[in-house]
Amino acid sequence: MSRPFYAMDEPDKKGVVLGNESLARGIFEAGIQVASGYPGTPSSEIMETLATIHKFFPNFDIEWSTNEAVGFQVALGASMCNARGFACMKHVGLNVASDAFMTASYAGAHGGFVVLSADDPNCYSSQNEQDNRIYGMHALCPVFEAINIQEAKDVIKYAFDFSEQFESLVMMRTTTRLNHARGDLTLGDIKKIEGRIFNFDKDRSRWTFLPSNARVQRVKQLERYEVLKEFSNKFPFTELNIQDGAKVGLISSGVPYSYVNDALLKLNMADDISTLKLGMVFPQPEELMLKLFENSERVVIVEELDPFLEDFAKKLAYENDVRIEIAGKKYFPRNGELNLNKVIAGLTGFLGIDNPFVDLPVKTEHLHKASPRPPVLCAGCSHRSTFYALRLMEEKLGVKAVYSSDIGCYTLGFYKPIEAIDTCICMGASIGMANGIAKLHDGTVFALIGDSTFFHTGVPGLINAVYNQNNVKVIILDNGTTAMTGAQPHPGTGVKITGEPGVKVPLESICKGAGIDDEHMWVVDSNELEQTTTAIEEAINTEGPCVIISRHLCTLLERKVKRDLKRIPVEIDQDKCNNCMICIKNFGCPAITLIDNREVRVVKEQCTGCGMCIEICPFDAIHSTE
Ligand SMILES: Cc1ncc(C[n+]2csc(CCOP(=O)(O)OP(=O)(O)O)c2C)c(N)n1
Repeated sequence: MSRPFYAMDEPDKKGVVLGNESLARGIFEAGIQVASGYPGTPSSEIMETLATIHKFFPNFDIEWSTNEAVGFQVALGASMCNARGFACMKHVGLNVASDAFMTASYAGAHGGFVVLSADDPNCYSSQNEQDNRIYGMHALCPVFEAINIQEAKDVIKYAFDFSEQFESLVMMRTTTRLNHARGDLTLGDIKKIEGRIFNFDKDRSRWTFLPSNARVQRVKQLERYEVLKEFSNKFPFTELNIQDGAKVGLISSGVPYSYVNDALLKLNMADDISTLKLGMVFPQPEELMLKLFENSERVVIVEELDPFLEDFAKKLAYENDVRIEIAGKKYFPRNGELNLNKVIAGLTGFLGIDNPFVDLPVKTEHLHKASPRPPVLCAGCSHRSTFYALRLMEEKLGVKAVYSSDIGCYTLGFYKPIEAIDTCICMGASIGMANGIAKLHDGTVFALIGDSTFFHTGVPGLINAVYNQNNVKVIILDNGTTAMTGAQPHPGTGVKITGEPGVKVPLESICKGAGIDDEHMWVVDSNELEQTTTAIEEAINTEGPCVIISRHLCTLLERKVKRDLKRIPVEIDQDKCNNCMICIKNFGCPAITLIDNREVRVVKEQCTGCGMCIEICPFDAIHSTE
């Protein structure tokens, strides 16, 4: 493997990288000892980049953890050993890690401890767009943000020093636009953490949260918070820029601040507005804000999602008897992502001037002219086979089942023609919700959950079903990977993030351990239709909680892993095809299409040759091209 730019030991070298690569580089430059995390868009490439760096500098430890709570706890454990620990997750991952997060931030950090929360305004790849700055405030944990690719590296690198200087946990909050943008990066030097012994520091009352210790730690945390609040005025990535004679002040941070910069240039107003750019968005710098208020008649806050800075600014103004107008969400939407157009519209609205750009056509030359298409399971995806088998059994047995589902590729079964997803709230919730539904619903209740998600947070729901004898039929859709987020390995694969072998944790053993005996468990190949339908029928007819492990490797991995697997596309015998449309309307493989509203054809380039359609065609009209 040739050495990527971000894995070079060449300070001052310049290159172009992804935001997530820049963040990974910053973590590496900080002299990290342990990095842990769980995949989740838009954060996943941070860990993957660190794993690539690890190939060239194997002097730190890195792992995909089972879930974000464990990932957080792993990094915390490293920090307890006076090492630098990093925990990586998407924003909703912090919900999973929050139990440890809320209390760990009382104790703070020993070795530098940074948790990265990658937020997703506009829900590009998430079930919500929660604003995790509020988590920082809730936990009294300092929150840092960066405005561009270079700062992403510099800020997160600094976060480890800061964490040790103030003995504080730090949250680095990013958003999709930063994680997935590309930009210039100048490398820095790689720090060597020398002269430290990374042993567990037996500071028992600090790390043991009995109520008696917690009360003491809470006081310490509040004292630390006061110090951090004061320091936020001197935070190296925070910048107050008072413009002579300016009547308007502006506060912003992160990517929105970059939009502000562009907007002010476009509006030719860069010298007319005083700005406070925050690198540390919690705790907020009171002195700097008050200075901005003093020098302004009106202040506008440009921030994505919640009025986090705005509410604070208004409270600060009230407490200090500052009587100026402070506005934010009145001019900028509370949902979705900001962009340059929205920032110009908001700013001109606030300033009460015409928006000179409002009528300009939106530039579209840079967009590919791709036809819009609904999200769909890949051609050859084994999840489709399981869905098809479920529908067949519903029809055969006259059952109208409930499908309590989870998050993964299989959630795409919500769309036509599958439509076999009735719920999806958060990772691991499928089995839990199915427990509740099964108590009341008069009919079969399935819980559909992917293998990675089962390891993540599915297991307690299964144990609950067994313990309370809730009649849930769990189907673990085991495609041997965490497909949705880019095919990361998990405990069931037995492969570590570095590609080295770990120890495989079999799903069967976990289910057995949870109390599912052989009479209540089936393991099938998802693409063996008869096997799968029989298992489903038997599970429906068996009293009590059951598990079907529907196993078939993700089609995208199948050909990578089995290099000798020949892809033999199928074709349709037009003489035999009578346009019943089962392959399109019921099975829904995107490699099969209807031409001119009359002829069913296979798109050879898309067909993976999985052969499922051969099995489902009632007229024997589909066959292999060989
Ligand atoms: C708490 C949390 N962490 C991470 C994610 C991102 N994410 C969505 S689905 C998924 C796992 C998908 O893997 P699996 O359950 O095996 O299903 P597959 O996509 O392979 O079908 C992940 C990590 C999330 N939505 N929520």
